Amino acid sequence: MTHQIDPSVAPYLDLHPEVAAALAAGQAVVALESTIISHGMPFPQNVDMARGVEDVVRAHGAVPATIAVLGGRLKVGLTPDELHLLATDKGVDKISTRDLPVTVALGRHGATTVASTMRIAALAGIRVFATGGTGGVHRGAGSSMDVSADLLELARTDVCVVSAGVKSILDIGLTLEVLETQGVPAITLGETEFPAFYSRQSGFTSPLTVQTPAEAARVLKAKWDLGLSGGVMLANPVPAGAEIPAAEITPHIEQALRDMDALGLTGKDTTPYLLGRIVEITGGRSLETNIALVRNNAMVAAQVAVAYAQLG
Ligand code: PSU
Ligand code: MN
Repeated sequence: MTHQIDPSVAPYLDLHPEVAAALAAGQAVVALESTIISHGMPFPQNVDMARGVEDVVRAHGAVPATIAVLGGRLKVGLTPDELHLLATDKGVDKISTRDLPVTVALGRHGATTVASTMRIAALAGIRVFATGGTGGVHRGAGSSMDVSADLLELARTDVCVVSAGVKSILDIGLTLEVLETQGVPAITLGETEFPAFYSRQSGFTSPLTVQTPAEAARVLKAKWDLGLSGGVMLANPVPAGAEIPAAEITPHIEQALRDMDALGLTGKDTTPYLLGRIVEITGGRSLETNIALVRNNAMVAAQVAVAYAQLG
């Protein structure tokens, strides 16, 4: 059964023709976010990553749909020029779900976070989405109340997000608690320990585990067939050859958190700052890890999307 675009949404949405054709034919499509391009990595690695990840999705039998808001239009599937603009234009805002109506109404450019990308993917009828890491409960959230909107979106939007887990710039234990409270399955692929983005290990047992992308696809079908609305967090550990072990990255993360506190940064600026600062502190190594894990997530997301499409 193919998804019908809501008539009230259609006037705002630009589906790339290749994405539209794949969706109409019930073929596998993988959504990709754009905050990671505009605010998550430096140029030119960001644009190379964005193109490379689309190629990985294609190589595994699915159609990539990178999502952003450009000139107020919800774009699902981007041209090479649009990817380049997102990678270079300093006027592109980082936009979460709360920002969407303003960016659309005022005709601005926005790079979409996991939360807003999930929402736009769902409007277009896309069920599987690959990213690097998701947002979560920030350390110190007890006083700052900084809990990523990504977690709320996972609670309400029917999209599977494939990530390398939750960075230990966040409070991983509290993030897993919030997911449980909201009924979101946090499932690790092939491991019993939940991964921590740069590292395969976090010290936290994964709430749930599946062994293969095909099993993950069956989980999605069962969830949504049963009317259990909302998303799934599918955690895919960074490949062993690319990881920065927890013992090595932890002091760097703590350094970056101290530097951030000294600058007084809060809110939406924290995640981009911390990612950039960790790249500086590690002399670029964390960027290589980040690129490797995004590509690995794109592969798994394509495999899940293909298996899910076959379930009909
Ligand atoms: N994690 C990364 N790279 C990123 C992000 C997360 O490794 O670029 C981005 C994603 O777009 C995610 C957002 O949705 O940061 C979370 O931001 P916040 O913590 O402000 O919710
Ligand atoms: Mn936040």
